Amino acid sequence: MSEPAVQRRGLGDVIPRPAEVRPDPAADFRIGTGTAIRTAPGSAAARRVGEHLAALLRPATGFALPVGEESGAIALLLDDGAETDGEPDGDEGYRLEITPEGVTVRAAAPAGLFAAVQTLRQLLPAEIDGAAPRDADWVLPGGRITDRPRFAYRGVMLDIARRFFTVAEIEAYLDSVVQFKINHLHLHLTDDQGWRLEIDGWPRLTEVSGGAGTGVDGAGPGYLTRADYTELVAYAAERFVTIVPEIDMPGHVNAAQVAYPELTADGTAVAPRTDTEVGYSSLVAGKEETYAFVEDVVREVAALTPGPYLHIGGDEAQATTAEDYRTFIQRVLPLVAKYGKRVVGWHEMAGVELPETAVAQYWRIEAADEGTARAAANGSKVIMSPADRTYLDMKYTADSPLGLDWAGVIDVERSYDWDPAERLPGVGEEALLGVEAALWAETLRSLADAQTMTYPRLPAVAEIGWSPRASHDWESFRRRLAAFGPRWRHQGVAFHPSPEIPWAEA
Ligand code: NGO
Repeated sequence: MSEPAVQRRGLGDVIPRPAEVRPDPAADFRIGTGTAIRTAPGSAAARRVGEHLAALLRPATGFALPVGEESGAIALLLDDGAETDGEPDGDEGYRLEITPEGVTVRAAAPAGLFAAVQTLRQLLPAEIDGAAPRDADWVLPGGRITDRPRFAYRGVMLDIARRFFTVAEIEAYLDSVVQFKINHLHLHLTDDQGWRLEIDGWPRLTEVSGGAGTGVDGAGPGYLTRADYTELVAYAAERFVTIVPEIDMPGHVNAAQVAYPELTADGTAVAPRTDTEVGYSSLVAGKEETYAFVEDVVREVAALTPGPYLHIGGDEAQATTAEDYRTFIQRVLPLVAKYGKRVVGWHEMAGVELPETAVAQYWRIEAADEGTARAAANGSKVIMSPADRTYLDMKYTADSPLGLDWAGVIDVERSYDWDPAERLPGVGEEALLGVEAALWAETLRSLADAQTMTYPRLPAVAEIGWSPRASHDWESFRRRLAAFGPRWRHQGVAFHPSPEIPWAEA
C-alpha cells in the first residue's frame, strides 16, 4: 500500500516568522536521491552546518545527501558583508533562494547558515522528522526569504537545581529549542535544594548537595561534572547556542550552606531543604569566607564557560538586608569582571548601581520597575522575562497537572500577545538585549514534563524575540504553530495540545 502523499508547505509557514518572504509557486525544488549539499569553500564551520542539515534529512528521506565543497544543488555559502536594504545582515541573518534547480543560502557567518537550516527543515513536510525512510515527495516551496533577528539574545532557561536533568536530557532539550532559533541556554545550576556543578576545591557542594535526596521532594539528585559541563558547552556551540551559567546568590544558597557550614552566619550546619519555599537563605555579606568561596566559584565557572556571560542570580534575597545586598553585589561585580565575564543578574540586582556592561533580567509581573529603568538609562541592557508571559513553569489552565500559578495561568495566546519593548516604562527597544523564557523545575519530574511545559509556548516567545514587531499576528501564528503537532510527534517531543491551536493531523 502506498503511503499518503505529504502536503506541500507554504514558504511563509515558518516559526519564527521570517522578516521577508517572497513565494514563487512555480519554483519548487524537489530533494531527490542524487541531491548533494555544497558548503562554502574553506570553511570548516559551514561544512559542519552542511553535515547538520544532512543528518536532519537522511533518516526520513533515506538519501545519501553527501556534503562537500565541489558540487551540490543545496548550497550553503558565506558571503561577507551581506546586506539587505543597506543594513548588514549580522551573524544570524541569511538569504535563502529556492528554485527548481536548487537551494542557495547566503549568510555573513556560519550562525546565519544554521538559522537558514532551521527554516529549510520547517519548509519540508512534517514527515521529514520521522526516524525511518519513507517514500514521499520532498518538496521545498519556491521563492526567496530574507531574514535576520530583531534581538541578538533569544534564550531559554532550564532549572536543573530543583530537578536535575542529565547531559543527555539537556542535549535533547537543546536540539528541540534550536528549531526556533533560540541561541542562548541559561542553566540555573544552584538553588536551595541542590548544587549541580562540580567546583574545584569545594567537593562537598556536589557530593552532598548534588547527591541522593536533593531536589524538590528529593526527586532530583545529580550534578554535572566539569567534563559534563564542557561537553554541554561544546554541544551547544555546534548548534550556535551560548551557555549562560547561573550561580544564584546571595539568596537561594541553602544547598551550599548544607555542604559548607562556614558559609552560614554562625558557622552551624543547616538542614537540607526539599520544599519550595523561597527567600530564607543568604550568604553572609560581612564575612571574608563568603568572598573566598564566591571567587573560587566565579573563577571556575568563568574558566569552563567560553561564552561572555556569567549570571549571578540576585533574586529574592529576602533573608539579606538591603545594605548587605548592596555590599555583596558590589563585591561580586568586580570579581565577575576580573575573570573576564559580563555579569547578568535577575533585575533585583539593578537596585544597586551597575556598570554599563551588566545585564538585568526582568522577571516580575509588575507594570514598572524603577531599578531596571534606571539601569537601562545608564546604558545597561535588559533581558525581558516577565513571568506572566514567559515563565514556562506557569500552568496553561487552572487544571494543568504540572506547573505553578503565582504569575497566573498562561495559554499560548498570552505567551504570544505582548511586546518586550512596551513591557516596562523606560525600557524600550534600544535597551533590550532580548527575551528569555524560563522553565523552573519545582513540579517537573522528567524530560517529557519539561517538554510539555515548553511546547507550544516557547515558539511564541521565540517569535517575539526574532521576528519584526510589525509581523506579529496571532491568527497567523496559531495556524503556523498547528503544523508542529505532527512534527513533535515524529521528533518524540512531548507537548501540551492547547485547544487554542487547530492542530494538524499526523
Ligand atoms: C521565581 C523565583 C524562582 C522560582 C520561580 C517559580 C525567580 C527569578 N526566582 O523566579 O526561584 O523557581 O519564580 O516560578
